[in-house]
Amino acid sequence: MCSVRCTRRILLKQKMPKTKFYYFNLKALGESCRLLLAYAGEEFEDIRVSSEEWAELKPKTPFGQLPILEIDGKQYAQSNAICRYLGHKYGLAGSNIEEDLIIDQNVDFFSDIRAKAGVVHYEPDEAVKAKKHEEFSKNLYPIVLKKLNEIIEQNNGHLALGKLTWADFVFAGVYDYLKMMLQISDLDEKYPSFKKLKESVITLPKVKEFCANVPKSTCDF
Ligand SMILES: N[C@@H](CCC(=O)N[C@@H](CS)C(=O)NCC(=O)O)C(=O)O
Repeated sequence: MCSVRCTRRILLKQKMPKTKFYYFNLKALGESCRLLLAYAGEEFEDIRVSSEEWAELKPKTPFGQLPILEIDGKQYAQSNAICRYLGHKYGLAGSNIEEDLIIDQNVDFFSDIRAKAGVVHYEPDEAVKAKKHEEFSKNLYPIVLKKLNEIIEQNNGHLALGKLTWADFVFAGVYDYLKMMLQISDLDEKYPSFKKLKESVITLPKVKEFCANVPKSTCDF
């Protein structure tokens, strides 16, 4: 026979939202959300979609892309929007709309750099790709990466507001992917604040535990 306390526990458990997170078995644009969910100790199903499964799932997703956060059967897309939502949910947002604006501003700046590196990385024509890489390496990356480094140094090692916010999780989750796309071998040495920021997030106790238990097959970026 179940006691009153036991029944209450069952009822509370039944009320807990069912959270699923869908992404490929990569870090790329999915890891930041996973790290936020882990940080909060949220019970979630970490679904890593294979290419065969993706063909079937794609038409059923809001924008035909992953990641997707699913709560009680309702799906939400766009990695930064999901991170912003989780940041608000877990007390990692600003304390007023101006502070939120600063977080968004710095996350957008970081995402712009990632998008530019993506333009090169996903260029199918090898000759065009080499030319773009050369051009960005000369005229773009040094400027934006120097600025990013300054932002982190001016914010006590964080991406915004001088403290831990969801922006740091965006940075930490995407950093290895960005690094792979930038193809700058001495990136960590040139801008030591980057690696330090990533480390500061992935060594948070619950995040560290999550990272230690991800599938071995997960791609490094
Ligand atoms: N802006 C979106 C971009 C999502 C995106 O590009 N997803 C890629 C993987 S990183 C995808 O789903 N690719 C498979 C496809 O388009 O079929 C976000 O940040 O969530």
